[in-house]
Amino acid sequence: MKTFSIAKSRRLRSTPYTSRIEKQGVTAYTTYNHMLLPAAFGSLEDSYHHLKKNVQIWDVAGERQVEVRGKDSAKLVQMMTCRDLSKSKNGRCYYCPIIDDDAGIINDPVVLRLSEDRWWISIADSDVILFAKGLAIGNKFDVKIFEPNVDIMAIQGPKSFGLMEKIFGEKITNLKFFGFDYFDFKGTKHLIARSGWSKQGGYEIYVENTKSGLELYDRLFEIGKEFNVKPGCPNLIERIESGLLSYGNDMDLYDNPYECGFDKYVNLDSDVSFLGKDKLKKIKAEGINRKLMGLIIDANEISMTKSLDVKDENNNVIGELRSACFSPHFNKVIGIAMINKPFYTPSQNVKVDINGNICNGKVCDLPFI
Ligand code: THG
Repeated sequence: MKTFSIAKSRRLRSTPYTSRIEKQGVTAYTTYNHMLLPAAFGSLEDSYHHLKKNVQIWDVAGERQVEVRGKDSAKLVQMMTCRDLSKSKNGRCYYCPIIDDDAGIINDPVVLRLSEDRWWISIADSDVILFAKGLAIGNKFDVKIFEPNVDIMAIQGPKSFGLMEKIFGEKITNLKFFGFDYFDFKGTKHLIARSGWSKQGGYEIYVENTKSGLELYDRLFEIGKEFNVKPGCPNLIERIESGLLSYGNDMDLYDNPYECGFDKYVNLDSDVSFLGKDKLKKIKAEGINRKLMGLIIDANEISMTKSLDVKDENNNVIGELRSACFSPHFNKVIGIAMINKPFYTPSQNVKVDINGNICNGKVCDLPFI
């Protein structure tokens, strides 16, 4: 594939870690929330193997926060998501599809409840702040909505626990999955959650004090030597194998939560009110016509820049492949595809044209592993 350099500007924001990762060998960027997001440090496959065995530090500052503060903040956050947050607790993260009145997915953020009247919406790549402001203005809510200076650094991989314990003490190993708390680094408190966009385990540090955060970044690499630490970034192969969905790639505004397998994050039975609730009830009653599924394809290479048609044995188009990579685990190409009814059943045979080669494959459930 021919590659191009990226033209930096004020609009395409750098992060506090950019100068560091560039010294450390970042080789590709993508953009995320109008910010640079590292996409590779050399070979994706080498990084994948390293991530599964060791620990990596990721600049994921592009996962921006939308802070919602004030008397009506809980009402506004609930209005945006189909997940029931009425029993949510301070110090917990919640994976929450945000949907519009037509039940189309606007974003799939992690929501942090800092207190009852202060929330962070840790967004995927779409302008949630504009949607939130529009709703607040239209409903005359008493809230403040803004993007705080928070630059997340993720510590991911099985050795992240040992590394973080060395810096923050044993207390950090007691954090439960999707819990967060404040931890001291040389006199500065940092919000740290046990979370991250890999299934290899780890933490996310929501850096508000940039000076201390950069010191901490350097310290992690120093102490990390004995844990074989390396710089990294969300890894395409690992995230597809793990079935972590990517907004804008695997789903968008024209898909609903049921089609994306988000059933467990949809609560229609309680009395909370949110946009799209009636539409979701209708979809649930009528059933869906397509669904995100896995594909395992007999091929050993793929590089996607747009969706590809998925066909059945009679060459009828039965869906679209939206993300894919070569998986070392399966020794085949695997991908995430929106497949039409009634073809979204495991073992359904499919064909995909990869660079002029017609490759055979099968539908399977997500996640792959
Ligand atoms: N961390 C933070 N913000 C983010 C992401 C993140 N914002 C953008 C993007 N990633 C949002 N998307 C996801 C998708 C999946 C998960 C987190 C963010 C995730 N899912 C778990 C799973 O699928 O096993 C658990 C979800 C649950 O059941 O609660 O972790 O990575 N800060």
